[in-house]
Amino acid sequence: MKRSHYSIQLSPEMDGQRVTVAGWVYELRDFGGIKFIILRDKYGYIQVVIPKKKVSQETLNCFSKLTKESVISVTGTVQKSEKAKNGWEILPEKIEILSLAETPLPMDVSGKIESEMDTRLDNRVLDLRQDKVRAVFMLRSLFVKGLREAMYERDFVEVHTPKIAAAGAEGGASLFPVQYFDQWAFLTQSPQLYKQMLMASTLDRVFEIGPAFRAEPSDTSRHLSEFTSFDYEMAYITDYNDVMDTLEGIILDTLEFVKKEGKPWLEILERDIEIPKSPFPRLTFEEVKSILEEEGRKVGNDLGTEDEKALGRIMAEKGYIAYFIKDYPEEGKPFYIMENDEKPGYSFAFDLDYYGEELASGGQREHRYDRLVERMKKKGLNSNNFEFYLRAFKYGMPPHGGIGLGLERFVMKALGLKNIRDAVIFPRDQWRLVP
Ligand code: AMO
Repeated sequence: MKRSHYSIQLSPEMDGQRVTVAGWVYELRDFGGIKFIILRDKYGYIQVVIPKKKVSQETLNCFSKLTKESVISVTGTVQKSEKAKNGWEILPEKIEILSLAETPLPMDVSGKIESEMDTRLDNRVLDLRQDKVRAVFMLRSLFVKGLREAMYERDFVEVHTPKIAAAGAEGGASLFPVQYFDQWAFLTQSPQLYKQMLMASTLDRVFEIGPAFRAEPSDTSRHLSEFTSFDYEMAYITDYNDVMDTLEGIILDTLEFVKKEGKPWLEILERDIEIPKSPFPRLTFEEVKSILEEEGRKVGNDLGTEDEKALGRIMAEKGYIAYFIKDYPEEGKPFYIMENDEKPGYSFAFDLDYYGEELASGGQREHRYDRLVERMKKKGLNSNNFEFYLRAFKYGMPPHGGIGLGLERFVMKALGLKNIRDAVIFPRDQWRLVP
């Protein structure tokens, strides 16, 4: 390997030890008799000291060729140094240039000059060399790990469902058609149909972390055309409270995990993870409606972005950053949600709102075949198009429920990012198909 140690693995106590470090040239400082290369790797910075009299001519020639952001590998000895920021520096024996960077760079990567979002996204790999940008994605990786561990702990089985599908579950307007040999198919909007079908399979509890596609022309700071959906579905529930209890536990465990494991990255972002007050309040839609109407807001069958924000402010004043909204009118909810027969017109659907924005939605599903077909008709859907799905409900389907949560929204809100594009490396929206 071109590297024996990352910056994080070196210390003043290693004085005299021979190591090989590698990374990108962050800064070149030339004071004549002494020169410095500041090297950046995944975990931090490395000072390479080049005293003219103590290094080879080859090393000096190499230094003069270097440009910022070039890639080098340096073999040398660790030297304890009070003056160096880390308390140690590297005295090189050999510098190998692995890739020379062109000049000028298309954007500043020192974090000193802020670039436009488009410039940053066009040059995303360079953008990621900025500490704060890299920190977000190191943390995002921990969110995924935290979610996954929370699911394994709860005996969920990780599954992967098809992303090319014959039918969509979340409404026709946001479907992306794809040519599939001699027929039309769609990119999946969510794993909804498949995770439900699996409830009839004895796997009982499944989860998936995978891509979901929505042809949403809305140009907002919280919508993407391709996002990462965290979904689970669980069988043999008594009612939707089992699903909410599970979600609350998963959210708390994941945030605790990221708070603990992500400390160095959170320090770079100058942000801490706030652990939401538990138990999360479970407000009914009607309660939310009257709270908002008291504020002079008119609410229809569902909550709009501004309603969510207003409620977020009210709940924050009471000390809650996470809360459920349950018992939505069935009219605004998809066919797969179970209606509440005791409260006609309402359903067993809920949302989890986090910092005044919808983070997840879910509910108890309609598992009774006839009622499900009825609901499809009510929603204007042709049940023949869902024959493959309905078949799973004919031969023993337990009562079940689940949720879908947008990973980017979770990361964005937990880390206080302004735009969802800051929480995905290569975002897809109406205007962006590359890189
Ligand atoms: P829903 O459509 O509410 O529900 O989506 C679930 C969660 O996914 C995220 N999300 C998005 N994130 C970024 N960009 C988008 N365009 C986008 N659309 C949705 C949100 C949202 O709360 N099948 C149901 C879930 C279920 O009942 O299990 C569904 O997809 O965070």
